[in-house]
Amino acid sequence: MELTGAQIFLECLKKEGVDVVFGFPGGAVIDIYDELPNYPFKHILVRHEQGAIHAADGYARATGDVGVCLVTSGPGATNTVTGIATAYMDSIPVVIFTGQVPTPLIGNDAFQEVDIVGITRPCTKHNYLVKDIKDLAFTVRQAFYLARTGRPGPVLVDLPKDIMQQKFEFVWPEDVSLRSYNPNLKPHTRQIKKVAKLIEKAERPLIYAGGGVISSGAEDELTWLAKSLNIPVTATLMGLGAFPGNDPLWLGMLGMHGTYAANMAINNADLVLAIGARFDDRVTGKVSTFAPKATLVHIDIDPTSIQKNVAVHVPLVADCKSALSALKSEMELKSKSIDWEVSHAVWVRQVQEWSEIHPLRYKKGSKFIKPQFVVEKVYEISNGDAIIATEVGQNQMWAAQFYKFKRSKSFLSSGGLGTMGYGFPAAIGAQMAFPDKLVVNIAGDGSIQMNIQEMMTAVCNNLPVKIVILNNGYLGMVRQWQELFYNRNYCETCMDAQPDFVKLAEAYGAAGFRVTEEKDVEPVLKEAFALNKPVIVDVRVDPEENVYPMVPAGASLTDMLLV
Ligand SMILES: Cc1ncc(C[n+]2csc(CCOP(=O)(O)OP(=O)(O)O)c2C)c(N)n1
Repeated sequence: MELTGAQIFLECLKKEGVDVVFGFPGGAVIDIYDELPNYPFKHILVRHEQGAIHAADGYARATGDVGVCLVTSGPGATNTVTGIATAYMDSIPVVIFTGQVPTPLIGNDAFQEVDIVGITRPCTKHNYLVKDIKDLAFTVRQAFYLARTGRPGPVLVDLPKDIMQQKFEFVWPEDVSLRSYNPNLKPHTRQIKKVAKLIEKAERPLIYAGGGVISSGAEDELTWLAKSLNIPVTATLMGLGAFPGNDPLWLGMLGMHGTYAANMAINNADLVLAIGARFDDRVTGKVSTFAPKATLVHIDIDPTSIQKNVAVHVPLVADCKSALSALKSEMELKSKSIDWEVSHAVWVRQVQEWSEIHPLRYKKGSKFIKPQFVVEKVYEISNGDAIIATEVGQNQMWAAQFYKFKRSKSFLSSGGLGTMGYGFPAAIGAQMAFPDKLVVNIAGDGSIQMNIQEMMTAVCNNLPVKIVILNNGYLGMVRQWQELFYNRNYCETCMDAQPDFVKLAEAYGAAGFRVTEEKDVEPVLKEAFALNKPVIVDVRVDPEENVYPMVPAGASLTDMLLV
């Protein structure tokens, strides 16, 4: 039977098992919206297209499935670009469908025309303009396949209006393969044996886990390796949750705002197993002094990320899960003759001592509420079981430091791009996927104002997301840099002119609370978390609190400023 392009497109989404689309209509996609009520998936009408792409991204991070967003041409499409770049930097599988002007008008500066394929080329894994209805089903199929396989990432499909109106036979392409695209999933046996030997010989081994552990689902294998072989673990921001944050072998995050123990460990390790991590500059600090005593092993599915930032000794191109399970089999054999408890005992004692000398801490007893205290309370009250989305800045770092993530996919944060305004719509996406879970957006007073309009989306879809604003009246992270490195010249970072966040919440039909005293933090959070509706908790925190430890940009990891 012949279907219209719009129907074919929606049939494809059905075949892909999509259950929610985050979107915003417009002239170029009106044919799709006209058909939408006939299809089984839910459409979430956001209030700004940036909200749609971040929500799709949050849904993808929380579930591990592909997130989907649908917007119109021109401004609808360009409004998604920040979110596309956010997903690209963090390797998140999302598929973005953009309307486009009719094919005969493309290139004519038609009303609401932009070359979104050109604009997003550097920040998508791949993108398509569908020029012929014959290619439509296959293109959608490929887009999902590319987004979720190999190193995941955003894929954009541009859909001209006339193609959505034409008719064609719908045939679902069962198989998909792309000749030039063959991600290397299986590790090379010789390399695995080499790594196993290095582990056997190492006296001071360290695991440095990144987001690739989570996206490949290798948490169990990683945990097995660490615990069975008695190897301490640190992680990037993206790797938080890959290893239980309450385990004695857990050192905390490393890098610019990493723990003393993690940074000292990487500085002294003789073997570093970097797994699904990309040696970001926020992690390495000064590259020439990074892990100076270690043999570096790098396991990553993307060959182009190996040797990109740091020269590694043993590259291993593979899916992290298959690499770690192959390594597990090798190590199981060796474990028959080696007592790892004993062989790494001195090293583990040493790193634990570093954790004891300089734990994550903050100065207590001031008249102000400390933001770290608020995050600790969020952790306690939620039992460590919440999904935490953050904005960007100090709020993000305090969440990463003081919430002990026990489970992967429970920390949603813009790591690579550092996108303010990410957290709240991402939390909406996660809450959509897990309606019964506690989802908390830890926010700054600056960031929350970047996508606060999505409160209407949360309210009208009964999504009980909790926003906890660590309100310091500043663009805090920038102010911290100004304080430490720019002679306290707080130029344009004071944000004390703010809306009344309680009234703002109420204006949208949500609930709002303000907390100005430490003793009220716990009861108010408890009350807020118990409410079955969206809530803003505006906590007035110490305006000049800083995030420590801190490695100044470009310094060595051992040059930490401590509390
Ligand atoms: C879209 C965007 N614009 C600018 C920045 C630069 N930036 C990084 S952190 C920060 C301050 C964030 O302030 P706030 O949201 O109040 O959080 P705080 O650091 O106070 O917790 C800024 C402006 C950014 N990361 N993203």
